Amino acid sequence: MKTKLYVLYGGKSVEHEISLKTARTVLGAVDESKFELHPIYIARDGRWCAPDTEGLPGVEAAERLVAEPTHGSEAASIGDVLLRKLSLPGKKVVLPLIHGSFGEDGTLQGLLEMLNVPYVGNGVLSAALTLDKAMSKQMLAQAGIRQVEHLVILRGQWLADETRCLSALEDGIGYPCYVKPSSLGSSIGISRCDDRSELLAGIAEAFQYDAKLVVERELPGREIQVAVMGNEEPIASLPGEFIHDHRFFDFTSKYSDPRLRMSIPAELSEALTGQVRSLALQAYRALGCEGLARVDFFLDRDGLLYLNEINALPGFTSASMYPVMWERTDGTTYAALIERLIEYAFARHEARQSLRYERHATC
Ligand code: G1L
Repeated sequence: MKTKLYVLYGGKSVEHEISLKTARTVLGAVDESKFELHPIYIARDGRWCAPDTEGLPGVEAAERLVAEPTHGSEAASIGDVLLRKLSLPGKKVVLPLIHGSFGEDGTLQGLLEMLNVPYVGNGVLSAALTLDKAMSKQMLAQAGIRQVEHLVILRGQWLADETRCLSALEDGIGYPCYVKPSSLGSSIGISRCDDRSELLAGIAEAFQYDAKLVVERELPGREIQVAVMGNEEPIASLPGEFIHDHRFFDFTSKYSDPRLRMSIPAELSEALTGQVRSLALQAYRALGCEGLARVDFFLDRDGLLYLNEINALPGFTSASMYPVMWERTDGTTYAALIERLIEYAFARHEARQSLRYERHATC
């Protein structure tokens, strides 16, 4: 019997469109002799739809869903859709292709844990930690991993004493710097600031997206990324380089034609290649990642590596860094990569099933 693969996509986040595009690529790539595809679309208003695409091949189903997401079905509550879909008999796994503060932040993972279904990617804790830049920087610092200088500002602190916050930022970080909402993916709400007036504008902008901000010193250098996958014994790909053609990527340029800006494997010495791969694994473990993550570094002019961020839901079309890094590392194709990630989902689920939750009775 085929494994039922539930592909969750759409979502309330600003990355709705990217999720649609990713779902279309995934649905078109999966081997339908092994998997029975069940797309589940999350509309912008948060309602869920499980359109009936039975009999349609994956790509066609995906095209239909993108053109007409509800595909005649009634939008329903999460509970309705999950109960109806996940109570089907047989082996099943969920592939959540959702970004932002509902899906990537551990809440969806928590729901899936409670339903006791295997799902691809990070668990509750690592999903939540990797979405929160302030929190993950703290964990990485504790693991002794070198990072760019940064400070965290909370809205409450800012409102209470702007002048003090500003001088802490100017003395501690200086210019140029980046202001980022602590908890958003992609480049939304991020500003590069060269002086005080830009910093004030950047802070005001970023507080629209989050009540917690991270301000980082700009580090001129190369951007090196490593793909990691696995659970208890994760493996790291060859490093890739994300080549900058602008000083700073905005949301649109970051997602337009990624192939133009990748160099895989990155041109690095053997020593640096080894170092960046082992740092990537160290960071992956420090955040308790499972399934997959892309670990991003800066390499400065002195040849020092700084961890930039861990992305638990990396870009995932067939032209994105993550899949291409694996392809160049060990020949894993896009479809085979999805199958490997599904295997990790089953392995983790099985390992959880054998955990004990109480002592054996002694009397
Ligand atoms: F399921 C995986 F493999 F864990 C997975 C899930 C989600 C990999 C990559 C992504 N990425 C995304 O969902 C996104 C970057 C397209 C956000 Cl919409």
